[in-house]
Amino acid sequence: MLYSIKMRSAQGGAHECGGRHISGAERILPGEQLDYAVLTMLHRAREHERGCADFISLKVEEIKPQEIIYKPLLPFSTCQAANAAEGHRAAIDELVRAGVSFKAAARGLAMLNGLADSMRGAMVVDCVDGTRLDGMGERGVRASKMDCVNSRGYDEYLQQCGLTGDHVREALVLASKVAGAEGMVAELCWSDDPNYVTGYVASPLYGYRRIPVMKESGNGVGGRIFFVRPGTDLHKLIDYLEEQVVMIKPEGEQTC
Ligand code: WAQ
Ligand code: MG
Repeated sequence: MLYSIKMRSAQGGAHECGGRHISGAERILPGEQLDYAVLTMLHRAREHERGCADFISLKVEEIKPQEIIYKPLLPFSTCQAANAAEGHRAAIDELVRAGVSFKAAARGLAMLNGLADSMRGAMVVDCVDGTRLDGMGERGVRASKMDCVNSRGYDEYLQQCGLTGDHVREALVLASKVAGAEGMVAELCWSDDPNYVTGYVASPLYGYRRIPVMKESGNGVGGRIFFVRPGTDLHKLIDYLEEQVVMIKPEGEQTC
């Protein structure tokens, strides 16, 4: 039996009572790995570099095999950027190449740059005019209920590519689920962990394009934007992102 495990944590009370987002995590695992995963998530929330959480929500739900759909792992490659300004230019180039208008890409970057503090989820933004569509305020939309089918094989693949740590492991799975949504054109992301400066642009067309520097070290504000085609059914999109169980499957020979 498989289980979906979701964690979100905040400081100063629950998110919905104004608490500051500390960290979140989502996994899908067999029952025998549940205890360890829950302990790891508790540990993450209480010893996070963004601060120690005083509110932690954990949700565990059984998953029926017929609820699962499969999506391919996005191919992975890296852009050049020596500092945040170069990173932002690279991000705009990648977004435009993936089908986002220059105006929407620039507005998206400005929206993330303008955040006073990190949100718990992502903004959904129109890929042509750059307006925010989700209306979910500081919560945003959280992609959830996803994991990789073969965790050990996936870890080996990441290691071969010289990639280590939870950030990239989780981001690549999340981006693969997001890119599989109907109407999705591209995703822009950088971390809210103060010392993790790497970000990415992901798209169905060009895969996961890692950008080494997207912010100054020490900056605890990060975020995500999902750029969608005009006319995308938002209700369906949010339901897919938050509720559809998706297992990510590496397809064929993965190269770094
Ligand atoms: N769904 C939607 N948005 C999310 C989710 C989610 N499940 N998790 C986080 N976010 C949003 C939220 O606004 C966070 O503040 C922001 O993204 C950053 O989250 O080396 O670590 O978990 O290639 O800090 C990317 C680079 C790391 C990895 C991303 O994001 C690499 C990262 P974090
Ligand atoms: Mg974080």
